[in-house]
Amino acid sequence: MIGQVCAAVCTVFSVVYSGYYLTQLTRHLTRGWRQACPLGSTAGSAAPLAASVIEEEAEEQQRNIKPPAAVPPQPELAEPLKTGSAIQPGAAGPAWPAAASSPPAAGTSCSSAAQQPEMREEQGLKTLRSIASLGQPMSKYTAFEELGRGGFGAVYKALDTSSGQQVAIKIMSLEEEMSEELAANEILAMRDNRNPNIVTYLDSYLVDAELWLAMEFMDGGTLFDVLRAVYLEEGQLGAVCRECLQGLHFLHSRQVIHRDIKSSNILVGMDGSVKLGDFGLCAQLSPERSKRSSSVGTPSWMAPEVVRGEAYGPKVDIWSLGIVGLEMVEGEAPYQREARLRVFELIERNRPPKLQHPRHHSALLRDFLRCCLQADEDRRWSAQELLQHPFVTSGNPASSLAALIISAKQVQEDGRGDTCAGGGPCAPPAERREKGMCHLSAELQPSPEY
Ligand code: 3AM
Repeated sequence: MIGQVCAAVCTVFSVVYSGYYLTQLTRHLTRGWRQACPLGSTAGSAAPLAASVIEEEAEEQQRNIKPPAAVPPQPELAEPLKTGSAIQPGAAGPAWPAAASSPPAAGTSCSSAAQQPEMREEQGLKTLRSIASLGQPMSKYTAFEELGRGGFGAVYKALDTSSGQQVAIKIMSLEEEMSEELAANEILAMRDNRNPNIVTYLDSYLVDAELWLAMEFMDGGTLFDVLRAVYLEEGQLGAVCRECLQGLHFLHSRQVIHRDIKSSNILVGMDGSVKLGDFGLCAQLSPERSKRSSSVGTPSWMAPEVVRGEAYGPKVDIWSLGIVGLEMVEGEAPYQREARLRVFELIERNRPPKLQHPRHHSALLRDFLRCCLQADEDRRWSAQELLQHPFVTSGNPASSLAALIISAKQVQEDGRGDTCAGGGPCAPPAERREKGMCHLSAELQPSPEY
């Protein structure tokens, strides 16, 4: 009798659980499917991501300590304008209409035909032709040295023969779907938003089916690389946050949302400078379109409203900066080891992630993270407000990061795995992790409350 009751309970439980799991899976798959479908067309060839591919991706990220890749906007992902049926070109990800050198004039719109992928590709190419310099970059730059690769192509260090200045050159293949639009988006955003906390655009060239983007060379690499090598103290953490917030405040005051803030898109210099880079996914808002709703970004850094597919504004970057704050303390973003769909599910379902050992950190840091990681966008602080937060105002001067970045470089060059702030000898990782001091392999568990 007891056995039968147990069997019945188990059956009911497994049926209910399978139902719940299938419902969640279907919600995510249908969202991906909806987003992949062009307005006014059938599902077409863009299939939702296969779960096995996603699992493989997560495993791959775990094996190589590679920065996680962003989710690019879908080519057909047009967001309807509030004003009616007109669709703005580049509605999904790219910020500015093709062939424009500045944000769109109020009321700019065009017919839905402009959404056709071929037309958008053509417009992207037209924009690139209008911006790119004439001539051959191979004669202008020498001494190419590969810095790294990504889904877009590769980044090289090179020497500008005329000025003797070191530059970074990002070479993007234009053969991928939407690549023209993304490249045009990135160039226009960098060119039109110059600021000490944004990597400076120098020049661009169209070379066969490639776009060469020459920019300021950041000799410290990415914050992601720094975090793999050294531990940051709170004063240094405050300095990084302040520099990023200055860049974000500048962008947000110009109605630009970056949409992919994460440690691998924050570049650092040996002089302690900290700058925002990689503008491929940024979006320009306008009085007509003061919100966006495309789910773009990198899963672990995405704000809940982005994951839910709701309308969002510049504060999505503040959430992502809060996640960078957690990365700086714990060494990785919450849920970073999970498969993409699972990350979406966790962000949507859980309360904001928190520090693993809150009591090992100051009340100021905890409060700063709480202000960034508010699930409710209205309660989340703006970049301008956060620049006044005592954790940020009491941060070290940016120049004090120089020693840290230099020692991180040395660690990377020596092939050593970890060291402490300032590069001095420190306790072994396990001991430091135990004490909440080390971020190298700390696991971050989402927790219900701060
Ligand atoms: O793959 P890793 O992290 O070694 O640091 C960036 C990254 O290197 C580097 O290019 C790689 C792929 O993004 N990178 C990108 N922009 C850069 C810049 N402006 C840069 N390095 C220096 N200056």
